Amino acid sequence: MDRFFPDIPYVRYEGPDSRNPYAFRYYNPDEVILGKTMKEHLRFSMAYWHTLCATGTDPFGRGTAVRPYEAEAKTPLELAEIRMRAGFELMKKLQIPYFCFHDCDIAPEGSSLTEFAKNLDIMADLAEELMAETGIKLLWGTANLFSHPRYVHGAATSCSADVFACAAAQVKKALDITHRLKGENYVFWGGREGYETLLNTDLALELDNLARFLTLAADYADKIGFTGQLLIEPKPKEPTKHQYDFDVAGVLGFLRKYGLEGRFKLNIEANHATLAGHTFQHELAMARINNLLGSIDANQGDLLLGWDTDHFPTNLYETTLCMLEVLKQGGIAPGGLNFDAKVRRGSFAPEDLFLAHIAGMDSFARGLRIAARIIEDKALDEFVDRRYRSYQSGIGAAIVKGEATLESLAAYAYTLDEVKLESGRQEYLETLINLYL
Ligand code: XUL
Ligand code: CO
Repeated sequence: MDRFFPDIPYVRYEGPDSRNPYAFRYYNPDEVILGKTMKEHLRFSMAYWHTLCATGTDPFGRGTAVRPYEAEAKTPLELAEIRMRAGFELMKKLQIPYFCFHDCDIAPEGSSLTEFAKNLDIMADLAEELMAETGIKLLWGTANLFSHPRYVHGAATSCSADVFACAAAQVKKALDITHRLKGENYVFWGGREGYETLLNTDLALELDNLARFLTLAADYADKIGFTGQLLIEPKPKEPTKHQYDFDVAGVLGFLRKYGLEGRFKLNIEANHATLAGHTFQHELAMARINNLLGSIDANQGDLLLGWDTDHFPTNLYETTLCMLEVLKQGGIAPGGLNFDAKVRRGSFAPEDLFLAHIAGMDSFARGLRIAARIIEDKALDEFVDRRYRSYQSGIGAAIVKGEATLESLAAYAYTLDEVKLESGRQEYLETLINLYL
């Protein structure tokens, strides 16, 4: 497998002292940490769209990406085939065990839904072949319900019932292919499910329709025997001003209202969390405590920019806090860490795709190592347990057990001469984390 990236070697673990740019310094796939290999903990995945399809365009300029192998292609199907083969070479060389795709990433859309479906079958055949050859697996599939012009007013929340039906056809096909390729999850990111102005929007109908759509999709997944996890990916803005799946709390309320809790979990993306005004850790923790943490889109935003920049993750503080949440949950499987991240427009060379993934993988591997030490030392847990010890006995235990009434609490409060409080020690705890970094 040296056809598309002939100058790039197979990337191996060489340890922290290595200065070889094509080596892992922290990601050692078979090393065991807290009872599991790093490969099992991290479940890395390549995002097909950013890595194989993106060209580096932005609103001010054309694509910059240099992908010499694409020149061989004479038709859209040939281009799709070359990209897929290149993708498997890249994943193999980087030891990435999973990938994720949108329907239109892997196959040309052609001029009709019928042609698109045919192309998807052709490309699924090739994917199946390459997966068998390499052992690389599908983390999740999804349908792109936002790029085609018919989705200008949304897909499941479009004002047009015909568009709702086209979106359903796309999801049906994407679910069929994900099932065929033994995908371990299926993702619904809202795309254009949201609105720009209430002056032209029937908010109640759009939300009911979104729930109807998700119910139909979940029913179909059951019908075909797809046992993978169904995931909703919250995002607060972009492309629409008001996205319906704003954040974990918003999606949780939606799932509860429409009786969908238990059928869907969440795919939490770092950059979406910060756009919602939360930290990545907050969104992970909110999902975890509500039994909704299903998978992760591993990237990072730019604090100075207010949109979804999808940088490769290199911030160790963030990867550490993320892995703390993953470890607290007992792992992320059947989800994984999908690099929904793109190289910067200036990083246009083919080798940048490798260097960027190495940066992301090593940053999460190091985050895992640090988080494991924090957990082993019980460095934070003991502090937090102690901080809430007033709920373990006396009046606190009565509150937690539901034995207290407003009257019993008032009677108790009147007996208190003074309330004793302790410092939250935030700066001390931040220093403690720094000691592990
Ligand atoms: C968009 C985004 C998507 C989803 C899949 O911001 O994150 O790529 O992950 O549709
Ligand atoms: Co994403």
